[in-house]
Amino acid sequence: MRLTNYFLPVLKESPSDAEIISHQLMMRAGMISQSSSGIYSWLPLGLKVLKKIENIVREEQDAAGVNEILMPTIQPADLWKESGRYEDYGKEMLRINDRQDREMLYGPTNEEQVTDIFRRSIKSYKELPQLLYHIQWKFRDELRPRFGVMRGREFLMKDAYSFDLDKQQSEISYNKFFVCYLKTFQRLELKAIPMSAETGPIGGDLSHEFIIISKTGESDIFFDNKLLEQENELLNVDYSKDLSSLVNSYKELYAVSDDKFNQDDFDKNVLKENQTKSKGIEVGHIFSFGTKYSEAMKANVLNNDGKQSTVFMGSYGIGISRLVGAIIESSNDEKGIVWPESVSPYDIGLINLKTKDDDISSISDDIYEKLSNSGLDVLYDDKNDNPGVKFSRMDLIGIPYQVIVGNKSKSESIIEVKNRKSGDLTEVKIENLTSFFQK
Ligand code: 5CA
Repeated sequence: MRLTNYFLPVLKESPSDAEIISHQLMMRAGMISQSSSGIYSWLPLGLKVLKKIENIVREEQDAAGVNEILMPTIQPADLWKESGRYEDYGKEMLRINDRQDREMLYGPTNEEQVTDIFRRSIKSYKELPQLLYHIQWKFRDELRPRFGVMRGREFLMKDAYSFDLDKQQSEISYNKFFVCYLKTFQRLELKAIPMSAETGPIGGDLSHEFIIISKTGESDIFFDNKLLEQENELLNVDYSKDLSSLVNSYKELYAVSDDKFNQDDFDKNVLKENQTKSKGIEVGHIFSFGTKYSEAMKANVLNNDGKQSTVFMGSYGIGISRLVGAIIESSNDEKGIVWPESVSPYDIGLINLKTKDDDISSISDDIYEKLSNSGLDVLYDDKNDNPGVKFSRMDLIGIPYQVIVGNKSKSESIIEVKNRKSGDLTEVKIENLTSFFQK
């Protein structure tokens, strides 16, 4: 992509209402544009990152054997009346009447909708388990939308749902998602700690939040710092195997967020020197809630005695749009964003320092073509700005590698490669450039 052809409305100053660094940087880097309180448009650079995260989440759901579907954003109120949540959800739910004056709502989550899909089609225990997910926009009329995309009113979530014959089977599904989440966050280059959590309006008795440590997080967290050392090779995890010992290695170490915190339990379970209190951002939340929805909505299957049996369910969320902010919170410096390679909007930022010099421009064009042809995604700064503007813009948007073309490229066929994170500069012969990036 050539910068002369790119919609990248970078700002010099961050807007005064942007309180935390990720919100400031997303605005300054032209990633989002506010539509109204807690509602944003995603501009090209922001959308690219959102899609990268979405894809990693999707790949890992698929790898765990979860089926992708797409449910609507607008749901009929009747389903929520069946489950009993229509009144409970209160003002956070956006309620809409259609032209026939039927009550509809903009989905804040999809337990009811997915239970309806399930009960229409699945009739026998032989067809269990069923694991379904979708990636869809949600609306919650949050009392205090803030921190940009971190606590929005409209936000993108991956939500998955499991249906099993009994509690024991349901725990197998829960463990699958638990491990799938560890792997997903590992691929996003985040250290997300699973913490025992309250279930709130979703319900149930077993729940974990996946939280990344961050001083701007909204959750107070208390945990055994041995959890930070937990490293597991998850690349080739086999989801058909029993995953309980892997899950237990996390569960047995004390980690809770504020609602569940109790000082006595903390002291009893964690050595003083290992007790860690911090703040964190909740990027995922999984729930096992048994028959809460299936009973109310009559989602039954025939068991192997030929009797009707109410299915056991769980739901599993990842805040995809929140993750964009959360990743920036954990990876930035005084110059701007520092993208982890897995989610960076581009692989390389190519800077032509002298657009008015025909030779240097032709060298830059050539490099752009070669790198692109080798499969790398390049953002090419071919704009006629001064070097200072170019460097600070490229630093701000945080692409992991910058390829800088200037006088030396003309006189000695040398370009500079800057590593955005370390700041290290390496001189590379132009002819060796594509192999330099072939890792
Ligand atoms: N139905 C369940 C699981 S699918 C559910 O809705 N869980 S949740 O309420 O915990 O939301 C799942 C994830 O969505 C959260 O962990 C968080 O990362 C994200 N999320 C929740 N509310 C917001 C919000 N207002 N803005 C951005 N992300 C949010």
